[in-house]
Amino acid sequence: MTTEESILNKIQILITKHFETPKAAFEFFDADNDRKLKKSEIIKLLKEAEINGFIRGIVSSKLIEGYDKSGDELVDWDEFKAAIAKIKTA
Ligand SMILES: [Ca+2]
Repeated sequence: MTTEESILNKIQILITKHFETPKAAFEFFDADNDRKLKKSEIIKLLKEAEINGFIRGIVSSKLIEGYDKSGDELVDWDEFKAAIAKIKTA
């Protein structure tokens, strides 16, 4: 498994263990309710997914880089769904 795969895998475990749906997880981590995950909200998610503290910053940047298609440096629901879809096919 690549690092990216193992990180996505941990996120999936977090979602299936603690949330009924990926949407519920998305809404939980969207602390300010703007329907987008900003970097600090993604870092919180990574923390809950037990991603090592030393790499959380870089991982959140990579996730935003990889999944933010609209270029606003925020991950919206459609972009989050795309990330989840990638986990399922991995
Ligand atoms: Ca937000």
